[in-house]
Parts: sequence; structure tokens; C-alpha cells
Amino acid sequence: MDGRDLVRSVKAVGSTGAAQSLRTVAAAWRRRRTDAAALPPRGAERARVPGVVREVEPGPGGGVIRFTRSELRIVVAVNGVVFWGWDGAGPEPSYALAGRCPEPDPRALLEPDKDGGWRVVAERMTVAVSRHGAVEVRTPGGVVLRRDLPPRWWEPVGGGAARWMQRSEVASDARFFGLGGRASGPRLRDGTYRLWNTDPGRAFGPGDDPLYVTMPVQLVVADAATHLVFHDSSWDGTVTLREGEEGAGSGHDRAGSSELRMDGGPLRCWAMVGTPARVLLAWASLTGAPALPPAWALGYHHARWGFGSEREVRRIVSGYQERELPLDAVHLDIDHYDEHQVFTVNREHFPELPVLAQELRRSGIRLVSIVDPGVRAVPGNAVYDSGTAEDAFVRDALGRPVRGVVWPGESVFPDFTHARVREWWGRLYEERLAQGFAGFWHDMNEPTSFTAFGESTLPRSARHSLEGRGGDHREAHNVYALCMAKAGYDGLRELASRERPFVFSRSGWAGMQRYGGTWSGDVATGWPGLRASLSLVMGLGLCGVPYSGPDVGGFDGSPSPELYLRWFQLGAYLPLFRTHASLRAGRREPWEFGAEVLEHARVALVERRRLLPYFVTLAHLARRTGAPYVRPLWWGAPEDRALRDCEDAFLLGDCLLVAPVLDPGADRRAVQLPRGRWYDTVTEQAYEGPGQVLVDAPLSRIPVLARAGAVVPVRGDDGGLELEVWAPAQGRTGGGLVVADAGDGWDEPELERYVTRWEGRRLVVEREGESGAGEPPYPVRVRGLGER
Ligand code: MIG
Repeated sequence: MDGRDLVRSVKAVGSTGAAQSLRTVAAAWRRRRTDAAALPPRGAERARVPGVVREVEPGPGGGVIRFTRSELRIVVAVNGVVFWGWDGAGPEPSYALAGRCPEPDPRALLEPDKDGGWRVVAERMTVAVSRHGAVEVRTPGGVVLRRDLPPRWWEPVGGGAARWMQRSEVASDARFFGLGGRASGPRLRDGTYRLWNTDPGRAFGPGDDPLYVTMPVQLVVADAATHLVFHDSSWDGTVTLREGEEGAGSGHDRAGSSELRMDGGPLRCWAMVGTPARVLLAWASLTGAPALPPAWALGYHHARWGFGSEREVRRIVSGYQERELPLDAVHLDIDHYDEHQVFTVNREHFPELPVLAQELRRSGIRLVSIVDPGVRAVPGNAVYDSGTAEDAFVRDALGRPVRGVVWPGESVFPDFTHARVREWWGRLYEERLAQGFAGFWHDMNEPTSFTAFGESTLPRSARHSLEGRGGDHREAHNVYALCMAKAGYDGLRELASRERPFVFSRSGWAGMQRYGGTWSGDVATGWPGLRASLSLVMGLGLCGVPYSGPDVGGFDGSPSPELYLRWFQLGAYLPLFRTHASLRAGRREPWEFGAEVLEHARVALVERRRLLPYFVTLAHLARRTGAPYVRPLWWGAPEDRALRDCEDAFLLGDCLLVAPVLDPGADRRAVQLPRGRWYDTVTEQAYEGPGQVLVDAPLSRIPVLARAGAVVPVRGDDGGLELEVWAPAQGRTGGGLVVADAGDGWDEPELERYVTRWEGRRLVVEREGESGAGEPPYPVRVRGLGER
């Protein structure tokens, strides 16, 4: 946020703008001074490359290859993923790993390769290391998926952290995805992407990078296979991508390339190879299963910065109820806090929050609270006082608490990289639970601290515990929000042990899915913002974070009725479906855009509610397999190049294909179909893939297609589970998975499998069980029968 924006926002929230903007000027100077004193310039540096192989030492799952000036450790783990680390780096410690590093696979051995190199053969890939330290990832059939050139380090002559660079080549047909939440994807075009979690300070659009969630996770899709590489260093860095080109006619192919530059941290990498589903399964087994949101969190949420009072919340909720619009959660933003802000309540405007929460709860509506990490630094603020007593706050190199400026004014920041501090913070949610909140929305945790110029975060020299190892903000910054999420999630598990916590966080890093999801931050209102918001959801899903969704309508300004509606219709098919906007923005309730929009928004809301069992199933599948709910069209056919380049539609699980309208004025759109028959779910018209078709997209709906043979669990009119079955093409079969809702506790429901097939002219739908096939225990409704 620049100075002018800040003054404007501060005025809007009612503080004295001038005082706050002076604070940000002071904060900017303070930040500079602190860093200048504690982080002297790097000075002269020496470059280093590994040199040549001198000896090897076999070890469990691989071994160590010694070069003249470095050594490389390779370990094949039991789950088939391969780790390698330079300069002796091992997999631990790591903030990304879910637990301990997986066991080495005893079958994997280091063996000589050609030309004095060495290799390790794993189940799905071979890793070959050349004499000079180039590392190749090959398919079992020998096709090279990725070639890392020997890395290069730059070390300060006077000692200190080395910077490093890793250049890699991939197939000329390969496409890059991932790197966290990127606005200009999901296919990552040529360019440089920074790895430093950032609040852009204003609503963002497709050109803005980096944003709140960055991570060194790259998913690469090529004809030969899909692979994921993760460079486990949380330091600031950049990735420069260049897609390859296939030589036309007699021309040569040009490989794609990725150049990763890191300001520090170990040079270590995890790699996994296979189909997209296999790769995401391996990634989740390494970094942890996505937290299962409670069923209500898979419904519809409405938020607003600036409800301002309980009365206004009641008024808005009644607005939904009077119009019979389903509503599952209401989110309260920072305006419900008192002047200390976090873990407090403004009693004047919110005198009886627990009563309001009870009342809403009886109508099936949960309350969600925003939680910011900045703690107002004034004695008498209970959170500040208890944090000070706990020695919880980040200090500078001289041992003084680091002060920044956030909404409550001068603030200090908990050091979430310390287990004791996380536990202290986790206990603070008790106050929120007592107020009746059921879910938590972590904001400002890049962390953001306003400065009038320069970067809006903590000084790079600020000290962090890093689990007792000690280090500074350069290493801790990118994992700050991840550690805050852990603090909140673990705290809530202790405090409300019977319910699954619901936490979602603006910022995060590899592994954040263990604690919950994210939203897309302050996306700019406009058609480009709509597109960007879809890019973030898809990209994050491919990095293992399946639960996310944008501020429907955009964060700032006022969407046109058409834009609002198209965003709403898209949001209804995303994991987190939430309308939200800034204090200064126009309204976002569905009835604010005229009668026609209201009617169409109602249809989207009702359909979302009908699909709830399907979303519950997708959430369970994500937790069990790492597969995101929202998948790119190439998910099941990564070799289909037309699908690989298609970014304006997605698969929702295995059964549905959603083709949102992303442009104004459209009443039909082209859809690139994967192989097979697809039914328009409204008209039941059948289309045959692969190939492109033109489908109707009137204002009343966005095209949603169902895969022939699919079994979709839906909510029937009586509220019970039903199976909606889309007829397979004659002579074909189909099926689907169903996980029935087992409540918001920790019970493990069974995974039910259904199959569909034709018996003559009769369509049979059966449940597959251990003791053979049986009748489904739910009503079955067959659709698409007109098209045999
Ligand atoms: O600097 O709490 O992204 O969702 O409404 C703005 C106020 C702070 C940013 C979040 C947004 C939230 C807003 N916050």
C-alpha cells in the first residue's frame, strides 16, 4: 500500500489519517536503519560450481556423490519420491514436510551411469548425475523430463549465506504450472516470478506478481510425463521461466527452461513423476493431507469489511432469509474489533456477539472471524501484555521488539516460528470461541507492515527462532503465515477437540493445506480480475492447496451487474464460495444488482446447495489423494496439448466440467472437451469430445457439463442424499465415488464406489462392495437418457 492509499484507508476506518501516515514514514526509516546496521552489504563474492566426481558413498535409498567442491546426497523414499541435496543438505529440518522425512527405499541403489556419472533407479523415475554434477530426471523408459545443469553458488568472501542458482531444461512441449497463487496463470508464461509473499497493497489484476502465496513448487506437464519439483528453501528468490518451442519442419526443438535463483537456504530438491493424479498424491504424502473443511464451509459465505454493527449483520442476514437465499456463513472483518483489534470486540457496536452467533447458528449460519497477527503495542492491551510476558514477539538484532504499523497503529508481531509462541497464540482463540465464532480467516500475515516507502513487511534482519535454530526474516518471511496457520489450527484442535477447525489464510507456503486453505486476497473488480481469480484457484490446487476461492465481485469498486453475476456463477463451483468487498467498495449482496441478477444468483445458490454432497465428497477425496477439487482440463489427459493450453474452464472432480463466462456480453462460448461424451446439465444435450464445441451461456447460467457415466451425489428435495447418474453412452460404463457427510467431527466415513452399465436397454447402477455388487442405498435419478 502506498502512502496515499494508506491515508485514504485510514481515514475511511476513522483513525486520524495524518497520524497513521506519519507512523508509516517513521516505520520505513526504522526498517532501513535496522537492516543497514544488522545486514551489512554482501561485499565481494566467490563463485563456485561442484567440480568433478571424486568418489561415491552408497547409503540407504541412494548415497552421497562427492565432487571436488561440493557433495550431493540422493535419497529415494518409500513413496517413490526422490530427494537430492547439495553441499550435504538433507531433507530436514523443513517447514514443508508433514512429519519426518519418509523412509529411504532400500531397493534403490547408486549405480554407475555412462561417462563417469552415477544414477539411482526409483519406481517411476531414474535420477542420473553426470561427472560435473548435472542431474537428470528420466522416465523409466529413459526419456529425459528435466535436466538440471550443475548449480552455481556465490559466497561472500567474508563468510555468510551463499546465494545460488539452478538452471534446468525441460521438454520443448512442456508447460509450467504452480509457484503458488499467480494471477497470470494457470499456465505460467515466459517471465520472472518472485518467491516472496507479498501484499500488493492494492487490489491486484493479472499483471501483478508476486502475491500473498508463493512457493518454490513447479508442476511441469509434458508429453512424456508430468513431474513436480520442490526446492525446499524459504528464502527470497526468483524463477525465470521460458517455454520451449518445437522446431517446425526441419528446425530444431528448443528446450523449455527454468532458472531458480535463491538468496540463501539449502539447495535441495524433491521430485516426483507420473500422471498428474500420482504426482499430487505423492506431494500430499510428503507435505500432508489437506485439512477437511467442515461441511458448512463448503456452502455459501458472505463477508464484508464494514458491517459495522450487529444490527447491520442482522439486517443483511434477514435480507438473505426474506428472499429465501441459502446462506451458510457470515464473516466479520476488522471493524468488529475494538481499538486493540485482535481477539477483542467493539462492545458498542457488537454488544452481544454470542447471542447473535447463537441466533445465526439456529438458522444454520456460522460466524467466521478475521484474525490479524499484528498486536497493538500498548500496555493494557491484554494480548500485548500476555505476549510480552511470554516473550512472544519478533525482535531485532539488538534484542528490541520490532515495531511495525498495521490497522491498530504501532504493532508487534508474534514469532510463529517458535513452538512456545504458537501454543500461546493458539490459546487466544478461546476468546473467539466464547464469542461464538466457528471459523477463522487469517489476514495480513505475509506479514504486512505498512511503510510509506520500500517493502511493506518486517525488516529482513528481524530475528526469528526458526524452531530454535535461529535466523532472520529473510528465511522466516515466507513461512510466517504457514506457522501462524499451524498455531491457529493446533490451538483450535485443543480448544474445540470435537470439531474440525476451519482456518483459511491469506498468505502461506508449501504444506499450508494441512491447516486449511486460502482465498485470493484483494482481487481487482473487473473482467481481468475475474480471470485472475480463477488462475489462482487452479494454480494453488496444483501446488497441493485445494481449498480456495476469490472475493466474488472483486474486492474494490463496483462490478457491473453482469460482472457480478458471472463471478457469482463461477464462485458457486469453487471450493470457497464467498462474496466479500472492501470498506470503500460497493455492495455485494445478490439483491443489489437488480431483479434479474437476483433470480440468476438464486439459481446458482440453490445449485451450490444441491451439489453440497458432491463438494463433501471432493473434500474427502482431496484429503485422501491430494487431488484438488478444481482441476485443469488436462488432469486426466495431460498428453492432450489442446487441453494443456486451455485455461478458461476446469473439471470439478471427475464428474463435472465448468465453463465460466469470463468476458462481457457473451451468451455462448467455446469449450474444449476432453475425450468422451459430455452432457449440458441443463439442456441434457450431448456433446462428443475430444474437440471444441460451442455451448449456450445465457445470462441465467454458465455452462456446466457432466461426464457420461458419472455418478454425482446431490442433495434431494427432502435434504437426503441422492445419486444423479448421467447415462453412459450405449455399450459404455461409468461410475463414481461418494463419501457421505459424517458430520463436522473426526469420524471417517467410508468411500463408496458406484458403477453404471447398460444391460440391454436398462441402465444398471450398483454399489461395489466387498461382498459383491448391491443396490445403492440412496434414490437414483438417471439423466441424459434422451441421447442414446
Ligand atoms: O489492508 O481487514 O485481504 O479481505 O477485508 C486490508 C480488511 C486488510 C485485507 C484482506 C481483506 C480484508 C481487509 N484486509
